[in-house]
Amino acid sequence: MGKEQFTIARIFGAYYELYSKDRLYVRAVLKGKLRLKSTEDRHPFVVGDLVTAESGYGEEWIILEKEERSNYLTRRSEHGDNHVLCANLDQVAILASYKDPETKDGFIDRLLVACYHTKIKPLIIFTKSDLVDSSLKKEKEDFYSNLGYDVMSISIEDEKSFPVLWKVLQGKKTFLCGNSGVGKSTLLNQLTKKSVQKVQKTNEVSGSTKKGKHTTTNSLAVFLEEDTVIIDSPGVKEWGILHLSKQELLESFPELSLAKEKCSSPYCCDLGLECNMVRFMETGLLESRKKNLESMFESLDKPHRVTRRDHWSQAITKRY
Ligand SMILES: Nc1nc2c(ncn2[C@@H]2O[C@H](COP(=O)(O)OP(=O)(O)OP(=O)(O)O)[C@@H](O)[C@H]2O)c(=O)[nH]1
Ligand SMILES: [Mg+2]
Repeated sequence: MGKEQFTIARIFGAYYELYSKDRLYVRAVLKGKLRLKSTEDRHPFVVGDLVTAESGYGEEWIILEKEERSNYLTRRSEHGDNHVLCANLDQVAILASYKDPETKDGFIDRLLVACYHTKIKPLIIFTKSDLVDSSLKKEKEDFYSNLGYDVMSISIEDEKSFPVLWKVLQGKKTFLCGNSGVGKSTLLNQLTKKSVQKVQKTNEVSGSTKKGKHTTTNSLAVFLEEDTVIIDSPGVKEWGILHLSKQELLESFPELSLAKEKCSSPYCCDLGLECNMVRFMETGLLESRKKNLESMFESLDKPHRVTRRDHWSQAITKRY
């Protein structure tokens, strides 16, 4: 049997769902030696990886090797290694809901920083625009578009918002990410409803906290016409940026990278008094953006910050 090229569409424990234009979706497992390797490396294969496979017994395929990734999106929190979420992307759609739950600006800024360093283009999509008035929508959209980002607002209630969005997604591989409950799976279902290949489960947000219920547990890539790929992912609570340095954080803020261009030294200093980025951060950066940046600095300085929840679990562990 010959070898064929596929893209990983979904991973269920030891099983992989692969996609190719000719075969559509097939089920696969890793070849023995890759299985051994995968126990050493926590994320050897992710959705979006391009792989070569050959057909095995019955309908199952066997993954033989993986192509080098052109890029990948990663995050790193205090507890672990780099968590690779997806590979070979054209853009990351940051889904931020206006309300129920309200996505914090700090979360959006962290994701923008992560995208900057992977060199994957970010796109900010504000969701649930039916729940807020147009002045708030304009304020939020203008804020990020003035910083140079592509921004749009959508609502599942408003059919008109989808043709505009489709134009931006067409022909591209887009990773949808954001907090739980912002509407990632709802959007995927809306975009794929004509082809009805895959339907993702969605769930109402909690009645009391208005937070999502972490309904999606595995990323899923859906392949649509004209090489358009949409990848749904599980909701993320915090986006760890511990794989980045302070200098990288500063540079990824467009306001500050402009300041860097005016620095007297062509090379970066130790971010001391001579640093134009630090000077601008202190005197020229908008207060809310400065607060978000400082919170990221704090995460780097105190990666093992004890949260209230950790405190309780430590107290409970001590009792036993
Ligand atoms: N009012 C309103 N509700 C929406 C909109 N989009 C999604 N929702 C609702 O928001 C809730 C959560 O949507 P999901 O699509 O499950 O959210 P998710 O981002 O996939 O959440 P996780 O899988 O937990 O990460 C559902 O009840 C949706 O019907 C919208 O544009 N307007
Ligand atoms: Mg979901």
